[in-house]
Amino acid sequence: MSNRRDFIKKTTLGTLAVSSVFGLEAVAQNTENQKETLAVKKTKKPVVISTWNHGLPANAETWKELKAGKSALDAIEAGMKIPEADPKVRSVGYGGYPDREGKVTLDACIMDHNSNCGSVSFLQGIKHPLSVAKRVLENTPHVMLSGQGALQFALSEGFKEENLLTPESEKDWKKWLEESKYKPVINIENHDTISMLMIDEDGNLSGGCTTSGAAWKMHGRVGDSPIIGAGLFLDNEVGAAAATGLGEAVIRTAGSAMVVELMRQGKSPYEACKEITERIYNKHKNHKDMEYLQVGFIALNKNGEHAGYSLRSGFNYAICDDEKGNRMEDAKFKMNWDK
Ligand code: SD4
Repeated sequence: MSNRRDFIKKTTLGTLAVSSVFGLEAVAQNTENQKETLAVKKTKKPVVISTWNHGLPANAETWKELKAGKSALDAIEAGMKIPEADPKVRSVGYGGYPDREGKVTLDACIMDHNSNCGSVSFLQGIKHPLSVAKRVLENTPHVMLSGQGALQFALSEGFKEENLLTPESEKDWKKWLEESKYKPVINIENHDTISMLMIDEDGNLSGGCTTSGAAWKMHGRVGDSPIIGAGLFLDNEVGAAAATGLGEAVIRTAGSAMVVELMRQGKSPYEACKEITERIYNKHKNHKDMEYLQVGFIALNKNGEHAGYSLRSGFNYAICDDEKGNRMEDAKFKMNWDK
């Protein structure tokens, strides 16, 4: 409640008024050109959405922790630990595919409703990069730590260094080495980066993202996932968005930040995800990356409405709410893979 009160206090007269009667919220908002729109929407909360099939067990754990009274960020951390620790998930944490040199390097970030964020990039040897990102948020004056510095910080926080390259991933890497053709392998096996977005009981937004990035990337490459505004962004007044797919394309277009900005302008989560995906397509249709380009977004607005949309087929996301429980939904997409 105090957050809602702060929120009302901070807004200038006539810009926003929020009242809540039996779960109905009336929101009057001035846009920049002073046009007032009045929307009366029923807010659905809590809601948790996560990318890909591994979003399902992650959502389940997050939901359990949320219902047990844990904070939003603690619940997100608990959920994300599931795919991070699962050696069968070859695109996140332990068991993730390595880079060209056989090193597993991890990117992650987390953000709360007050726009506090923490992020780690190019982190090696730590199974739970999202937890380290959370400590960056909680225990440092910074937003982002990278590489050796991120590892040093993790160790100082009591994290244990371990080998994250499983025999299975090593075998696949050795096979790749036979030809060493560099082509990022993205979103083909249907279990990639996990990005999670949440609206909690208080109506506050938060999110997290964790990945081992594109398989066989150059050593030192950092994708969109740890970059606030690219792989993840939220504005507690508007909504939250997160990306999956070829990080280079998402960074070039500030993907998640743009999805949130479009929601601020009145677009639905679906319209916002679609428009930014179209923009990415238009900017890349003559680009060398187009051959293997896949990007997908999930978005969640303040009313608990959500959507996913991807450039190419195959993207899905997990949704958990009180109404229908935890389930998968296929995202709509622009084109099939053969185009
Ligand atoms: C990256 N965006 O490192 C990540 C990979 C990913 O679904 O999301 N794959 O570029």
